[in-house]
Amino acid sequence: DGSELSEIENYVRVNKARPSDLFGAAKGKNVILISLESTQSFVIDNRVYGQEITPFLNDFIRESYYFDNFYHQTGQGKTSDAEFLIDNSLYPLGRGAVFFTHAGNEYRALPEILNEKGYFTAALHANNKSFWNRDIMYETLGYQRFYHMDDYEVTEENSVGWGLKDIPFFEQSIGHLKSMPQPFYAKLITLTNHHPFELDESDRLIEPYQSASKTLNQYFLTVRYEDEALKVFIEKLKEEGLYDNSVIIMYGDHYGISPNHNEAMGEYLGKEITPFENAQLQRVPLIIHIPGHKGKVISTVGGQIDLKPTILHLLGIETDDDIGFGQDLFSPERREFAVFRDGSVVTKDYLWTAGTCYDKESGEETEERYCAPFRERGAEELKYSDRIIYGDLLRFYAKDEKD
Ligand code: GP9
Ligand code: MN
Repeated sequence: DGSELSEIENYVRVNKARPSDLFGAAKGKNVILISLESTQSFVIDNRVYGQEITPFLNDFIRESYYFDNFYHQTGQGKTSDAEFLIDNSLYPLGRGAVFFTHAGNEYRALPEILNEKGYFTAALHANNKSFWNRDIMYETLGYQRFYHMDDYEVTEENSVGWGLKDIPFFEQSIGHLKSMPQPFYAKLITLTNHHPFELDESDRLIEPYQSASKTLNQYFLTVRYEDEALKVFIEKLKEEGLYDNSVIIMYGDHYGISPNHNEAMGEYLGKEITPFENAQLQRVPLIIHIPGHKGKVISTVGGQIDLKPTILHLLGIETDDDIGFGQDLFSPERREFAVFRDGSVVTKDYLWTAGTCYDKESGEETEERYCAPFRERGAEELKYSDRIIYGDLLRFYAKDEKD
């Protein structure tokens, strides 16, 4: 039966944060969600030999809500874990990719909810449709249409590394967006800024960084290219009249530079990459652009788990009955909290990682007791979320709803 769910339901209910006064601020608008491959926050407003790495985004965040303490929470399922977090406000699994292992579960995902509210729902990604089991999982999550490799013109000339380059991807995606009934919820997944960060010479827009890590050197070049692709996309959205009636949300899916490159990274950032700094490097950009709203930097600690209620509230949709672990990032009563899939926990003042409690302000080690309550809370949430997935518990919830 579903009795196992009631304990979790209680936890979730107590954990709810009421919406902010932005509730309904984007009501009825299209939602354009963009997954920025391997994009970490340290590139934002940063430079390589004086050259901006993300000149377009640096401007765009000044007319958007920009969250600078937003963490990825992915595990082995990488991009697909980020997608799972955002659509469900559930954590991905500690091992394997939930897109593969639990694609047959019952969920109550964002596309399904929005579809019921009259939205057309689509995912756009120019890779093979079965990569990460997306073709199966997208149906489970309620995507009505998946524009995949076969829906794009992919040639040798317009591809690099993993496939279609981001600029032609966005250019061709405009045609798909134009053909959709509105309002739509469309998720676009970029690809060029993917390890090993290959790029054609002709797409190089800045002079390369020189360090012993070829990976880091290349990374700056592909991030710069991705930034250019976003600029092209936003210009096209404006030309097509889609910009003013859409809320645009961009997020980094997970890290691109692993701790194997700590030495070069430390050189670049001008500090030693301690476990504390490594955890802080798990910040990924979150940018929310709402037409007519002024730019604002929001430094509240949050993570990908928080996007589902944030998006629903912006669209004026209540989440009281939703089973999920996130909180609206705009809520005045939200807790400042993010748990990583490895159990590391970040709050406003403390960071727990690699068995050590750190004071956030100084980055110095501090007494474990300061971190203990958050660490326990993080462990509890991961456990509850795992239980939902392993037990397919939302099928009981779905049944309740229909009774
Ligand atoms: C593949 C793309 C990249 O389709 O999403 O996957 P990743 O390796 O980052 O999970
Ligand atoms: Mn990825």
